[in-house]
Amino acid sequence: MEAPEPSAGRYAIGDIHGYLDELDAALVAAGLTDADGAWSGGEATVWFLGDFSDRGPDGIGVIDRIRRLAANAESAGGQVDALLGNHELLLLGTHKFDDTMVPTTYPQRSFHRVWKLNGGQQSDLDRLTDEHVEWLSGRGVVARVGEHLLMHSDTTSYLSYGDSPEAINAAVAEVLAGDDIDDWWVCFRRLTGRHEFREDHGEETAAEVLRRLGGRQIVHGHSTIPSHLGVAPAAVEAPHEYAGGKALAIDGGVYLGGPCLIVPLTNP
Ligand SMILES: [Mn+2]
Repeated sequence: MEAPEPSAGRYAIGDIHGYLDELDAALVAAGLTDADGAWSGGEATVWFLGDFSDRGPDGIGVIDRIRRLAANAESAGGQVDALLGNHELLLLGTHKFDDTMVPTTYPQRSFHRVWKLNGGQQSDLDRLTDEHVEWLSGRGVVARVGEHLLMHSDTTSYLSYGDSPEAINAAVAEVLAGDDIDDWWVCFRRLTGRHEFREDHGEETAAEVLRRLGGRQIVHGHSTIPSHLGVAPAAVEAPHEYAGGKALAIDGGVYLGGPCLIVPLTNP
């Protein structure tokens, strides 16, 4: 199959979880990179929605790929950027606090233990450099892109950090720049919330988030499409729009054997 023409379009990509080969194949299929992995997306904009590492084999490779694409895209007039997910908080928190117990947890937990329990890979931790930490710490958690509001998790918890994407990102950056393990833990917990745009009040909840942060549709990863639809991961072919069109789930569940979706952000 011939790769589609690159465009100046906007795309979002959900949770990769270390599955670098699947990401690379999806980028080629979408026409965003060529067979050698070089950016061929022209002036396209691509946002990664977090959870780059853990569960799969090469989380650091995924982070390095995103950073390289960002540099290549910029020189071609395009843009590649990324938001942090809960797994970035776990990886960075483990790097920073290791086995230190978080005082507010009961029973007592450490970042290292919770990271391991959630698929943390020692090879990622071993390869995480100061440069990776610096790059990750410079990423936001929410972005407004046209009429889309991008975030990792399907939760309202972002709002507890502020009333605009800028304020939220600044508040989280302050947490990450600090040494308070409780602040870090709270941030991880908040970014782990899910399913708040579903069920009876889901549409109202999504509408309230959009009213406060802007945009007409929330685009998120974190809660996989198979988990939303109750279907087998391999059966997923497209993002899942719900909450009266106010939410779009884009995580195909790559680590479960689902597709690595590259989702065009068209007007909602
Ligand atoms: Mn997640």
